[in-house]
Amino acid sequence: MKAIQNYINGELVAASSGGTIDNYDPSRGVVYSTIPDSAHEDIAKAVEAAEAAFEGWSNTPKEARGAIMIKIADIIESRLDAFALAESTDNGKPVKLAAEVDIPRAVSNLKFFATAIQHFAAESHYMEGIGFNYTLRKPIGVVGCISPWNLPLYLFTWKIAPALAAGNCVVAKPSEITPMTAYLLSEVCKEAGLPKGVLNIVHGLGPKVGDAITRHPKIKAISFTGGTATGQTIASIAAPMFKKLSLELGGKNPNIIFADCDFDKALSTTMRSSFANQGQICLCGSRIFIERPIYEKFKEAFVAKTAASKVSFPQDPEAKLGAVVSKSHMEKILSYIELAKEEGGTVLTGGERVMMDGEYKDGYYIRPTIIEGLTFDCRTNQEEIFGPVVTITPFDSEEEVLMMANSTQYGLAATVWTENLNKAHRMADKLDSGIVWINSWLVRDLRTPFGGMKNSGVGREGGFEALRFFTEPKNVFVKSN
Ligand code: TXE
Repeated sequence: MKAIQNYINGELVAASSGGTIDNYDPSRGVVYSTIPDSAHEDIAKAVEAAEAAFEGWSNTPKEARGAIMIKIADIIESRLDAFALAESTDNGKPVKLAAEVDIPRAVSNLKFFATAIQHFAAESHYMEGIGFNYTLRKPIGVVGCISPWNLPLYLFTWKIAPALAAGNCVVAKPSEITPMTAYLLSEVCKEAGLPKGVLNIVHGLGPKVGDAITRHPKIKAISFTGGTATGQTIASIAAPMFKKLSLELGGKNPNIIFADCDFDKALSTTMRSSFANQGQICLCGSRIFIERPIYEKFKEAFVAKTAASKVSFPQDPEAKLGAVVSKSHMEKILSYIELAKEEGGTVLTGGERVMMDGEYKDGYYIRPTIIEGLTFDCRTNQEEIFGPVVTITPFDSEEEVLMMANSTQYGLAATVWTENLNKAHRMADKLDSGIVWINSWLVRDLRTPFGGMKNSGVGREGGFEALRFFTEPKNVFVKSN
């Protein structure tokens, strides 16, 4: 059984306590590796190493920093199959998805920020007849990155890449539920010659290791992606310490389908936006609003396609859905399906656990589920389920659908399907959402601001937004007269 280790000061080490936590393969429901059960003393060592590395790393020319990051990306790319298999085993997602989306995107994140920093410039402000200001944007120092289990290496690198490119040293914690690819990354960092202490990866539980990162006085900025409740806890500790915070939290995204849409494109993309990664993407459109004239037609086609979607073990090339991430998460999703029934919903397809055979018999599989007949303001339609469960609701006017779409505490992403240009822009303007996709879903340009409004988060990631987050601006005024 593989014993994952922490990566501190350039070395692979066990937790100071020597303790370990079991790591499950959700497709089989069995323990297949262990991770260090780290605590605040491990974070203290990581921060010490990061602090010691900071002067060297922040003074390394950005071209050289970028070159090491690209080397790391190239090594990951050369091992794409091994990384994809590891991601899939840890998370339960189809290997095909990990090979086509997760790992290539992790490579892109590293390459994107390795080069973005070469183009990053600070502002200057001229004052006529008086002088001018120039703004220095310098790295912050030691920063913390905490990431979730749904897109493990993809979201881990989305944070550490801009932090490192900007010249910071990082103490990072992947989710304890999906630690494997972060561990493989630490091996790659050693191989690529990343100087010791520049990146430190400490494994363990959120309330222990994540909490220690949040509380450490020398960690001056924290970038977090995860549940809204965890984000609240982190903010309550970090804000009074005046730490810089970037919080990418939950979503309950509307997918709005007008009668004048391109029906086939709307249908096939809705299959993905509903059930990709078993519905465990914060950008999934879990509330589907369909304009009444096409409601029955869309419903029939969507239910038929969903019922035919193959749920299978991750290595099955035909699998459209693999396992959900853990037993407790499976139970949470199933409990929401029961809640939907209590709230008066009708399950049109799915609604149950899938029991597999042989070595996968104890895996955590759920049939993709469509529910109708719920009010827009019931709990099922307001709370984040984060699984392969969507609701469908008819609507009659733009005003009505906007009211329902904007009714949740969240405001992360929205999708609009219409061939009417004016309507598309009008909807985009009025949706309370950090991201709007028109006639598409999950098309990402890494330069664009990424993040949510309302309780979906604080701040934006992506492009120069991320580089601004990971730098401290200092304005200098020079009198010229
Ligand atoms: O996330 P957590 P969980 C949502 C989704 C899911 C729910 C809970 O609805 O069902 O959140 O998932 C670390 N201090 N999303 O419990 O706990 C934790 O170790 C510091 C949405 O897995 O938020 C992990 O590394 N850190 C989402 C990270 O926070 C703490 C993705 C995220 O875990 C901590 C995942 C603490 N006190 C879940 N407690 C998205 N928006 O993408 C935990 N952590």
